[in-house]
Amino acid sequence: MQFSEILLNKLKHANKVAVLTGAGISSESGVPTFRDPGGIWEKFKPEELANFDAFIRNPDFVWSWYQHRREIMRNVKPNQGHYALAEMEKLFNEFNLITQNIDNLHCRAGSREITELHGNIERNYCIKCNTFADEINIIQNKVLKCEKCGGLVRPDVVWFGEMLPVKELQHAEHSAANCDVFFTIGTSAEVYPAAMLPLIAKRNGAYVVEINVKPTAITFEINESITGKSGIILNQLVKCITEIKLLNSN
Ligand code: BV8
Ligand code: ZN
Repeated sequence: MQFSEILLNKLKHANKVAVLTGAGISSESGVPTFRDPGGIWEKFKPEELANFDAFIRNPDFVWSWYQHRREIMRNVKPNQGHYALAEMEKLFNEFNLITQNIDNLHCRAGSREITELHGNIERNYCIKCNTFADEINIIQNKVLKCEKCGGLVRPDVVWFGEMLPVKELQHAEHSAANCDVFFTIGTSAEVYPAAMLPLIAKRNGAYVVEINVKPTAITFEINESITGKSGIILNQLVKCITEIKLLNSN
Protein backbone atom coordinates (compact mmCIF):
# COMPACT_ATOMS: atom_id res chain seq x y z
CA MET A 1 0.00 0.00 0.00
CA GLN A 2 1.36 3.42 -1.01
CA PHE A 3 1.10 6.42 1.32
CA SER A 4 1.53 10.01 0.13
CA GLU A 5 5.02 11.55 0.30
CA ILE A 6 3.61 14.47 2.26
CA LEU A 7 2.05 12.23 4.91
CA LEU A 8 5.20 10.14 5.32
CA ASN A 9 7.27 13.32 5.57
CA LYS A 10 4.91 14.80 8.17
CA LEU A 11 5.07 11.58 10.21
CA LYS A 12 8.88 11.45 9.90
CA HIS A 13 9.15 14.83 11.64
CA ALA A 14 6.08 14.59 13.87
CA ASN A 15 6.57 14.97 17.58
CA LYS A 16 2.91 14.88 18.61
CA VAL A 17 0.21 12.73 16.98
CA ALA A 18 -3.49 12.62 17.93
CA VAL A 19 -6.10 10.15 16.74
CA LEU A 20 -9.92 10.23 16.91
CA THR A 21 -11.68 6.91 16.39
CA GLY A 22 -15.34 6.06 15.86
CA ALA A 23 -17.41 2.92 15.44
CA GLY A 24 -15.85 2.16 12.04
CA ILE A 25 -12.59 0.97 13.60
CA SER A 26 -14.50 -1.69 15.55
CA SER A 27 -16.64 -2.81 12.59
CA GLU A 28 -13.89 -5.27 11.49
CA SER A 29 -14.21 -6.87 14.93
CA GLY A 30 -17.88 -7.50 14.23
CA VAL A 31 -19.27 -4.59 16.28
CA PRO A 32 -22.10 -2.93 14.29
CA THR A 33 -21.62 0.78 13.60
CA PHE A 34 -24.37 3.31 14.20
CA ARG A 35 -25.27 4.84 10.88
CA ASP A 36 -24.18 2.32 8.26
CA PRO A 37 -26.76 0.02 6.69
CA GLY A 38 -27.44 -2.68 9.29
CA GLY A 39 -26.07 -0.37 11.98
CA ILE A 40 -27.64 -0.13 15.39
CA TRP A 41 -29.47 3.12 14.68
CA GLU A 42 -31.21 1.40 11.76
CA LYS A 43 -33.77 -0.21 14.07
CA PHE A 44 -33.99 2.43 16.77
CA LYS A 45 -33.45 6.16 16.59
CA PRO A 46 -30.86 7.57 19.00
CA GLU A 47 -33.63 9.64 20.60
CA GLU A 48 -35.48 6.43 21.51
CA LEU A 49 -32.54 4.83 23.25
CA ALA A 50 -29.35 6.77 23.89
CA ASN A 51 -30.83 9.49 26.06
CA PHE A 52 -31.75 9.97 29.69
CA ASP A 53 -35.49 10.55 29.14
CA ALA A 54 -35.79 7.27 27.22
CA PHE A 55 -34.05 5.54 30.14
CA ILE A 56 -36.43 7.07 32.72
CA ARG A 57 -39.46 6.31 30.53
CA ASN A 58 -38.48 2.72 29.94
CA PRO A 59 -35.44 1.68 32.02
CA ASP A 60 -35.74 -2.05 31.28
CA PHE A 61 -35.90 -1.45 27.51
CA VAL A 62 -32.83 0.84 27.44
CA TRP A 63 -30.95 -1.38 29.91
CA SER A 64 -31.66 -4.50 27.82
CA TRP A 65 -30.35 -2.71 24.72
CA TYR A 66 -27.06 -2.03 26.50
CA GLN A 67 -26.99 -5.61 27.77
CA HIS A 68 -27.38 -6.73 24.15
CA ARG A 69 -24.44 -4.51 23.15
CA ARG A 70 -22.36 -5.76 26.11
CA GLU A 71 -23.02 -9.31 24.92
CA ILE A 72 -21.74 -8.38 21.44
CA MET A 73 -18.65 -6.71 22.88
CA ARG A 74 -17.93 -9.64 25.19
CA ASN A 75 -17.83 -11.92 22.17
CA VAL A 76 -15.59 -9.83 19.91
CA LYS A 77 -11.86 -9.14 19.92
CA PRO A 78 -9.76 -6.14 18.96
CA ASN A 79 -8.80 -6.19 15.27
CA GLN A 80 -5.55 -5.28 13.50
CA GLY A 81 -6.57 -1.63 13.46
CA HIS A 82 -6.76 -1.49 17.28
CA TYR A 83 -3.43 -3.32 17.60
CA ALA A 84 -1.78 -1.03 15.02
CA LEU A 85 -2.78 2.04 17.04
CA ALA A 86 -1.39 0.42 20.20
CA GLU A 87 1.90 -0.01 18.28
CA MET A 88 1.78 3.52 16.85
CA GLU A 89 1.59 4.93 20.38
CA LYS A 90 5.21 3.76 20.93
CA LEU A 91 6.53 5.50 17.80
CA PHE A 92 5.96 9.14 18.79
CA ASN A 93 6.99 11.32 21.72
CA GLU A 94 3.39 12.24 22.33
CA PHE A 95 0.47 10.14 21.11
CA ASN A 96 -3.14 10.70 22.19
CA LEU A 97 -5.84 8.22 21.26
CA ILE A 98 -9.26 9.85 21.59
CA THR A 99 -12.21 7.53 21.09
CA GLN A 100 -15.97 7.97 20.78
CA ASN A 101 -16.33 4.21 21.16
CA ILE A 102 -17.58 2.68 24.38
CA ASP A 103 -16.51 -0.88 23.51
CA ASN A 104 -13.20 -0.98 25.42
CA LEU A 105 -11.43 -2.57 22.41
CA HIS A 106 -8.56 -0.03 22.35
CA CYS A 107 -7.74 -0.87 25.96
CA ARG A 108 -7.93 -4.61 25.24
CA ALA A 109 -5.55 -4.10 22.28
CA GLY A 110 -2.95 -2.58 24.60
CA SER A 111 -3.32 1.17 24.01
CA ARG A 112 -2.42 3.10 27.15
CA GLU A 113 -3.08 6.76 26.42
CA ILE A 114 -6.86 6.55 25.75
CA THR A 115 -9.35 9.42 26.16
CA GLU A 116 -12.91 8.03 26.25
CA LEU A 117 -15.15 10.90 25.13
CA HIS A 118 -18.43 8.96 25.35
CA GLY A 119 -17.73 6.71 28.34
CA ASN A 120 -17.40 2.95 28.58
CA ILE A 121 -20.16 0.34 28.44
CA GLU A 122 -18.43 -1.83 31.04
CA ARG A 123 -18.93 0.81 33.74
CA ASN A 124 -22.35 1.46 35.34
CA TYR A 125 -23.48 3.83 38.09
CA CYS A 126 -26.52 4.71 40.18
CA ILE A 127 -28.40 7.78 38.96
CA LYS A 128 -29.35 8.69 42.55
CA CYS A 129 -26.13 8.34 44.59
CA ASN A 130 -23.60 7.96 41.73
CA THR A 131 -22.17 4.78 43.27
CA PHE A 132 -20.52 2.68 40.58
CA ALA A 133 -22.03 -0.78 40.33
CA ASP A 134 -19.51 -3.59 40.71
CA GLU A 135 -18.35 -5.67 37.81
CA ILE A 136 -21.69 -6.93 36.56
CA ASN A 137 -21.71 -10.22 34.81
CA ILE A 138 -25.44 -10.45 35.13
CA ILE A 139 -27.32 -11.47 32.06
CA GLN A 140 -30.66 -10.18 33.34
CA ASN A 141 -32.41 -7.78 31.03
CA LYS A 142 -34.16 -5.96 33.83
CA VAL A 143 -32.57 -2.72 34.94
CA LEU A 144 -30.26 -3.03 37.95
CA LYS A 145 -31.13 -1.36 41.27
CA CYS A 146 -28.37 0.25 43.36
CA GLU A 147 -27.38 -1.90 46.36
CA LYS A 148 -26.77 1.22 48.43
CA CYS A 149 -29.92 3.27 47.79
CA GLY A 150 -32.15 1.29 45.43
CA GLY A 151 -31.75 3.87 42.65
CA LEU A 152 -31.69 2.91 38.97
CA VAL A 153 -28.28 1.87 37.61
CA ARG A 154 -27.33 3.22 34.17
CA PRO A 155 -24.42 2.59 31.80
CA ASP A 156 -21.53 5.05 32.18
CA VAL A 157 -21.90 6.36 28.62
CA VAL A 158 -22.67 9.89 27.36
CA TRP A 159 -26.20 10.09 26.02
CA PHE A 160 -27.50 12.67 23.55
CA GLY A 161 -28.09 16.00 25.28
CA GLU A 162 -25.58 15.12 28.02
CA MET A 163 -22.32 16.96 28.55
CA LEU A 164 -19.17 15.05 27.70
CA PRO A 165 -16.80 14.42 30.64
CA VAL A 166 -15.07 17.80 31.10
CA LYS A 167 -11.53 16.54 31.75
CA GLU A 168 -11.61 14.17 28.76
CA LEU A 169 -13.04 16.79 26.41
CA GLN A 170 -10.51 19.41 27.50
CA HIS A 171 -7.67 16.91 27.06
CA ALA A 172 -8.97 15.96 23.62
CA GLU A 173 -9.29 19.59 22.51
CA HIS A 174 -5.81 20.38 23.81
CA SER A 175 -4.33 17.35 21.99
CA ALA A 176 -6.08 18.34 18.75
CA ALA A 177 -4.91 21.95 19.01
CA ASN A 178 -1.29 21.00 19.69
CA CYS A 179 -0.51 18.04 17.46
CA ASP A 180 1.53 17.82 14.26
CA VAL A 181 -0.60 15.09 12.63
CA PHE A 182 -4.27 14.27 13.41
CA PHE A 183 -5.98 11.08 12.21
CA THR A 184 -9.77 10.78 12.16
CA ILE A 185 -10.55 7.09 11.73
CA GLY A 186 -13.86 5.24 11.19
CA THR A 187 -16.16 8.06 12.19
CA SER A 188 -18.95 9.71 10.23
CA ALA A 189 -18.04 12.99 11.99
CA GLU A 190 -21.74 13.67 12.64
CA VAL A 191 -21.74 13.78 16.42
CA TYR A 192 -20.64 16.91 18.26
CA PRO A 193 -18.54 18.09 19.95
CA ALA A 194 -16.28 15.10 18.97
CA ALA A 195 -16.63 16.02 15.28
CA MET A 196 -15.05 19.42 16.04
CA LEU A 197 -11.70 17.86 16.94
CA PRO A 198 -10.35 17.32 13.39
CA LEU A 199 -11.35 20.90 12.55
CA ILE A 200 -9.63 22.25 15.67
CA ALA A 201 -6.51 20.35 14.63
CA LYS A 202 -6.65 21.72 11.07
CA ARG A 203 -7.21 25.26 12.33
CA ASN A 204 -4.10 24.94 14.52
CA GLY A 205 -1.86 23.82 11.69
CA ALA A 206 -1.94 20.03 12.03
CA TYR A 207 -1.91 17.79 8.95
CA VAL A 208 -5.35 16.10 9.19
CA VAL A 209 -5.86 12.66 7.63
CA GLU A 210 -9.15 10.76 7.39
CA ILE A 211 -9.23 6.96 7.15
CA ASN A 212 -12.67 5.75 6.13
CA VAL A 213 -14.38 3.48 3.60
CA LYS A 214 -16.31 6.46 2.26
CA PRO A 215 -16.34 10.27 2.43
CA THR A 216 -17.77 11.91 5.54
CA ALA A 217 -19.21 15.24 6.63
CA ILE A 218 -15.70 16.70 7.02
CA THR A 219 -13.82 15.12 4.09
CA PHE A 220 -13.78 18.40 2.16
CA GLU A 221 -12.29 20.29 5.12
CA ILE A 222 -9.24 18.18 5.87
CA ASN A 223 -5.84 17.62 4.23
CA GLU A 224 -5.99 14.03 3.05
CA SER A 225 -8.38 11.11 2.83
CA ILE A 226 -7.26 7.48 2.68
CA THR A 227 -10.16 5.35 1.51
CA GLY A 228 -10.35 1.79 2.72
CA LYS A 229 -10.71 -0.41 5.79
CA SER A 230 -8.95 1.02 8.81
CA GLY A 231 -7.55 -2.37 9.91
CA ILE A 232 -5.61 -2.93 6.69
CA ILE A 233 -4.53 0.70 6.28
CA LEU A 234 -3.32 1.12 9.87
CA ASN A 235 -1.45 -2.15 9.77
CA GLN A 236 0.44 -1.02 6.65
CA LEU A 237 0.94 2.51 7.99
CA VAL A 238 2.58 1.35 11.22
CA LYS A 239 4.96 -0.85 9.23
CA CYS A 240 5.87 2.18 7.09
CA ILE A 241 6.45 4.46 10.07
CA THR A 242 8.58 1.82 11.81
CA GLU A 243 10.78 1.54 8.70
CA ILE A 244 11.14 5.32 8.50
CA LYS A 245 12.08 5.50 12.19
CA LEU A 246 14.64 2.71 11.70
CA LEU A 247 16.18 4.47 8.68
CA ASN A 248 16.24 7.72 10.66
CA SER A 249 18.05 6.13 13.56
CA ASN A 250 20.88 4.70 11.41
C1 BV8 B 1 -23.45 17.50 23.99
C2 BV8 B 1 -22.82 6.95 23.34
C3 BV8 B 1 -23.65 19.48 25.26
C4 BV8 B 1 -23.88 6.05 23.81
C5 BV8 B 1 -23.30 8.57 21.61
C6 BV8 B 1 -23.52 20.93 17.90
C7 BV8 B 1 -23.96 20.84 16.60
C8 BV8 B 1 -24.92 19.88 16.22
C9 BV8 B 1 -25.47 19.02 17.18
C10 BV8 B 1 -25.04 19.14 18.48
C11 BV8 B 1 -24.07 20.07 18.84
N1 BV8 B 1 -23.86 19.94 20.19
C12 BV8 B 1 -24.66 18.98 20.68
C13 BV8 B 1 -25.39 18.47 19.65
C14 BV8 B 1 -26.36 17.38 19.79
C15 BV8 B 1 -25.70 16.01 19.71
C16 BV8 B 1 -25.27 15.71 18.31
O1 BV8 B 1 -24.10 15.85 17.97
N2 BV8 B 1 -26.21 15.25 17.50
C17 BV8 B 1 -25.86 14.88 16.14
C18 BV8 B 1 -26.49 13.52 15.82
C19 BV8 B 1 -26.32 15.99 15.23
N3 BV8 B 1 -24.58 15.89 20.62
C20 BV8 B 1 -24.80 15.61 21.92
O2 BV8 B 1 -25.90 15.49 22.40
C21 BV8 B 1 -23.58 15.43 22.78
N4 BV8 B 1 -23.73 16.19 23.98
O3 BV8 B 1 -23.02 18.12 23.08
O4 BV8 B 1 -23.73 18.07 25.21
C22 BV8 B 1 -25.02 19.92 25.54
C23 BV8 B 1 -25.64 19.42 26.68
C24 BV8 B 1 -26.93 19.86 26.96
C25 BV8 B 1 -27.56 20.75 26.10
C26 BV8 B 1 -26.91 21.21 24.95
C27 BV8 B 1 -25.63 20.78 24.66
C28 BV8 B 1 -23.43 13.97 23.21
C29 BV8 B 1 -22.99 13.16 22.02
C30 BV8 B 1 -22.68 11.72 22.46
C31 BV8 B 1 -23.86 10.86 22.20
N5 BV8 B 1 -23.52 9.48 22.51
N6 BV8 B 1 -23.08 7.32 21.96
C32 BV8 B 1 -23.92 4.80 22.99
O5 BV8 B 1 -22.96 4.48 22.25
O6 BV8 B 1 -24.93 4.12 23.14
S1 BV8 B 1 -23.28 8.96 19.97
C33 BV8 B 1 -22.72 7.71 18.97
O7 BV8 B 1 -22.30 8.38 17.75
C34 BV8 B 1 -21.50 6.96 19.43
O8 BV8 B 1 -20.86 7.50 20.56
C35 BV8 B 1 -20.56 7.10 18.27
O9 BV8 B 1 -19.28 7.01 18.67
C36 BV8 B 1 -20.92 8.45 17.79
C37 BV8 B 1 -20.40 8.81 16.43
O10 BV8 B 1 -20.73 7.78 15.54
P1 BV8 B 1 -19.51 7.10 14.74
O11 BV8 B 1 -18.59 6.50 15.74
O12 BV8 B 1 -18.96 8.07 13.79
O13 BV8 B 1 -20.25 5.90 14.02
P2 BV8 B 1 -21.11 5.97 12.68
O14 BV8 B 1 -21.85 4.69 12.56
O15 BV8 B 1 -21.83 7.27 12.62
O16 BV8 B 1 -20.00 6.04 11.52
C38 BV8 B 1 -19.16 4.92 11.30
C39 BV8 B 1 -18.14 5.38 10.26
O17 BV8 B 1 -17.18 4.34 10.06
C40 BV8 B 1 -18.75 5.65 8.90
O18 BV8 B 1 -18.23 6.86 8.38
C41 BV8 B 1 -18.30 4.44 8.02
O19 BV8 B 1 -18.10 4.82 6.70
C42 BV8 B 1 -16.99 4.13 8.70
N7 BV8 B 1 -16.54 2.73 8.57
C43 BV8 B 1 -17.29 1.60 8.63
N8 BV8 B 1 -16.49 0.52 8.55
C44 BV8 B 1 -15.22 0.98 8.43
C45 BV8 B 1 -15.24 2.39 8.45
N9 BV8 B 1 -14.13 3.14 8.34
C46 BV8 B 1 -12.94 2.49 8.23
N10 BV8 B 1 -12.84 1.14 8.21
C47 BV8 B 1 -13.95 0.36 8.31
N11 BV8 B 1 -13.81 -0.98 8.28
ZN1 ZN C 1 -27.54 4.53 44.71
